[in-house]
Amino acid sequence: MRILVINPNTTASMTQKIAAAAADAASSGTEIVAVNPDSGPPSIEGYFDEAFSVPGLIDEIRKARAIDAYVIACFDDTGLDAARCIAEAPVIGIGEAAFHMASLVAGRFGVVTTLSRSVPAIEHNLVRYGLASRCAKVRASDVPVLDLEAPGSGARERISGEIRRAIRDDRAEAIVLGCAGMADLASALSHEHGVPVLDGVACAVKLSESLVGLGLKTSKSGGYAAPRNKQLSGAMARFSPGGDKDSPKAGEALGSHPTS
Ligand code: 5HY
Repeated sequence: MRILVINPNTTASMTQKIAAAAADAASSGTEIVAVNPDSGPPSIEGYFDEAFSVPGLIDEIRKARAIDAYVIACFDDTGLDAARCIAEAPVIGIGEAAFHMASLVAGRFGVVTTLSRSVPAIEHNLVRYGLASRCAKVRASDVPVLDLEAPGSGARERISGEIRRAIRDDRAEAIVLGCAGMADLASALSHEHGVPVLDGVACAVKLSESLVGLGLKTSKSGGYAAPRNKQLSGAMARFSPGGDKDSPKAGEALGSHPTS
């Protein structure tokens, strides 16, 4: 099977780190294809960045061929619902994947993410996924996303300190790392703190393999139905479901449904 792992920010070094973590988790016979868009924010920190990373994400899904499952490698599960509308194959967000897996190995888990501005979106997702009662607390380590790419930034030490507080003060029994850029830290931090420390990229790859193995795909009977054909205007015209009628490449349909 082929899994497309999409880092919705534009930082290629982070995509390489994500690709390595995904390949480590993948079973033999699973091919990992890791990409990032070339347009959008270099890091996603909060709602504004998130909004401007979605078109690039949609572009990568639209460009891809012969994919059995998609992984959105941004902990906010950026554009997850929109992606499920246009993709036939299952789409897994690393946040949702890690929350589900953590709830299978611990009564209560903690999340340690980057900046405090990223916390509300994660808390909202926990409620949306019905897992808020299993999460002790979402903590920020005050590490900007791109500090995770900068050796000597002290990012790892600050994340480790926040994990210590989550275990001591929140009674977290497992820790979910709240950024795809932390994917390479999970096993060392788990060893250091003596509790399961989960990386969402690995969790999403394993869940994708399970869904594909069971032949399960996203239901198209409700909210994830393909978008209806319509002409989007201006800079968004090229995303028109059913194809951009004004472009020379008219007819290049973005997965769409003419009627419902
Ligand atoms: C992520 N941002 O996983 C999120 C983490 C965050 O660029 N990749 C990013 O801080 O929301």
